[in-house]
Amino acid sequence: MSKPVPTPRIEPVEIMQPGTSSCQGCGHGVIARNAMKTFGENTVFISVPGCIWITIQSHIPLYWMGTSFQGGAALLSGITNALEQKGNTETNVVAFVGDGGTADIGMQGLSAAAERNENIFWLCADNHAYMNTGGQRSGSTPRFAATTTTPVGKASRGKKTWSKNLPFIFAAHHVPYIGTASVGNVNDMVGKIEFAKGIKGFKFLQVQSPCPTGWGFDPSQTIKVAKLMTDTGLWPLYEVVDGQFHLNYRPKELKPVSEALKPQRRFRHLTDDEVNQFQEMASNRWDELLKLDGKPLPF
Ligand SMILES: Cc1ncc(C[n+]2csc(CCOP(=O)(O)OP(=O)(O)O)c2C)c(N)n1
Repeated sequence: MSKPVPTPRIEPVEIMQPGTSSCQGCGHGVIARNAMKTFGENTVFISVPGCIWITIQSHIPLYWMGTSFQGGAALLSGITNALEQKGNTETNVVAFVGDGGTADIGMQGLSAAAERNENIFWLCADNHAYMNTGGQRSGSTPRFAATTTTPVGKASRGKKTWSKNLPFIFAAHHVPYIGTASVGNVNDMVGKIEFAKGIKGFKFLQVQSPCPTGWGFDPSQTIKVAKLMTDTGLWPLYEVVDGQFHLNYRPKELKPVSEALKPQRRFRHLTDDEVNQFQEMASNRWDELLKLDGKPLPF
């Protein structure tokens, strides 16, 4: 059944230092600060190029390493196996990576690490495009979104295809923990990390982080936009624990998707018919998730 995530009491030890080089209104600082506090000091972090690297680089005093996109999951696998060889099964081995580094450029090694069920935690800070290099589309960019490589003009209505369903891609790897979260619901995110960090094996958490620069909204509105994405069903919050699906946030009635799309400049060209297509996609997916709630995935 629908299972809200209890908020754990996290130790108030700040791991991120004050100051960040992110854009104004970027949600990545909220994700990194709260996630790091929840993982705690006994953690090794890695990143690959992207905005989350910029967010945390030189702002954490702990073990942190940066590597190439393709090498992220391999580095993480190496670290966890080396620690295990030394008898250390307590240290969290965690990646903070963007959606491009997860869905596209890092996917091959990550899929292999998931199949091996490596004892690692992959947190994908998802801002729906390659934002660090100027907002090019990624596998996580939604259909119709205007990006610098899917511009809107006479011959183009923005991105042509819907985004990759990353949680279900990893669910199809039969890993022990998968979750979605949002910067608009930090308690839910923190609860999921606290629950999942103790699970042995591959953990995947995709945290949506609306990007004022790339999505085109006022930097003061990040959390509001994030909440609209979950309240309209455009970003459902759920978990798959040992193959069992749980919807964690189930509003009585979803708001129309237009409420979330309207404040975003990347969607300002949408016709009524295109908004309806968006609504149909979100409503159909929501209905399917309601049917799955509390049940094992059928694969
Ligand atoms: C193999 C490779 N291709 C491209 C780049 C250039 N590059 C650096 S950061 C970045 C964008 C990363 O996007 P994403 O993972 O979505 O993270 P974001 O910056 O959006 O947070 C790209 C394409 C690179 N460093 N290495």
